[in-house]
Amino acid sequence: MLDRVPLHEIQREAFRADVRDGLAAPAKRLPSRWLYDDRGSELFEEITRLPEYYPTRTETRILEARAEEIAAFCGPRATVVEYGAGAGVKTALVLAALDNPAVYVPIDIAGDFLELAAARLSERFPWLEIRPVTADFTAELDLPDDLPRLNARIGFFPGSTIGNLSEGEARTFLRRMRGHLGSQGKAIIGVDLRKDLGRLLPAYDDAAGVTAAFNLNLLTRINRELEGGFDLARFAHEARWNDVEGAVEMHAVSLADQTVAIGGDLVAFARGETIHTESSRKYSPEAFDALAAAEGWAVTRLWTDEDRLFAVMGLEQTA
Ligand code: AVI
Repeated sequence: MLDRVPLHEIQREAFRADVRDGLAAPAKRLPSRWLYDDRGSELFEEITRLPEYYPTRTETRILEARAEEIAAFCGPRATVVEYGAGAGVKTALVLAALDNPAVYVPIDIAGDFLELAAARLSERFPWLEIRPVTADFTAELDLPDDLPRLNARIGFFPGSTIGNLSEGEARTFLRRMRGHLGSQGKAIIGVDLRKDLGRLLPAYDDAAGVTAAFNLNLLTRINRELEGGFDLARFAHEARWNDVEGAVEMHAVSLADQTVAIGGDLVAFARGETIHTESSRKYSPEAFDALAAAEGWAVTRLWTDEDRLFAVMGLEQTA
C-alpha cells in the first residue's frame, strides 16, 4: 500500500537509488536536488547573501524596480502559482506589487517548509487565499481543481532555478506549466544570463568557502542517510565552466585514489576523478527565447539590471 509509506522513506529510497546509479556511472554524477537537506538549505540561504553571489540580490532589485510593470503584465485578481516556495522575500515583493491577487499556490516537495512559508505570508497578506501544494514541481502534478477559473493564472519561477534543469527537463517544465496555467496563463521566470567567467565562477566558488561546504554537504548527507564512508578531507569542491552546455558545474573532486563504502557497496575513485553534483545553466536572452518558443511560450517582457547580469522574463503563450 504505497500511500501508507511515509514520504521521507520514499525519498530515502529514491536517494539511495540515485546514489547507487550515479556513482556506478562512468562519469559519476548526482542529481542536484539532493543538495537540499536541512543543512544544505541553510547553506544555500547563506550563499544568497555572499558578496560574490549576485543572482539573488540582482533579481530582487529587478523585482523591486519593475514592480509596476510586472503588476501591469500580470493584471488584476491573479492566481499566482509559485514553483518552489522560497524564503518568501521575492514572493512577498510580487504579491505586494500585484493588483489585488486572489490566490497564491506555492508548490514545494518540503511540506513542513511550505506550511511555514505559507503561514508567514498569510500574516503579511491576511486577505490572500493561500493553497499550498506539496509536490515535486519537476514531476507531473495536479493543482487543486477548485481554483478560480476566471482569474489570470501566473506561473512564478524565480531564482534561476530553471538553470538547474537540463534542456529536456526545462522543456518538460515549460510544457507542464502551460497545462497548469491554461491557455490564458502567463509566467514570470528568473533567468541568470551569460556573462564573463571572471564574474561567474567566483559566484560558485566564494572566498568564504560556503559554496564548497554546500557542495560537500552532499557527501555528509550520504554518510548520514545511506551509511556512507566518505572522508570529507579527501574531497574538494570545484566550480567549472562547461562551454558546450553553457553551464557552471559543481564537482566534488577526489584528492586521492580511494575506495568508499556506501551501505553494502564499494565505490572506487581515482585521484582527480569527480562527482558532478550540479549544473547551473546561463542563458542568453535569444537562447531562452528559443527554449520557450519550443514549448509554445513567447518572452514578451524582459526586465534586467544595468549590468545585464540577470533577467526577469515575462512569458505569454503563443498557441
Ligand atoms: C538554486 N540555484 C538557482 C542555485 C544556482 O545558482 O544554480 C544553486 C547554487 N549552487 C551553487 N550556488 C548556488
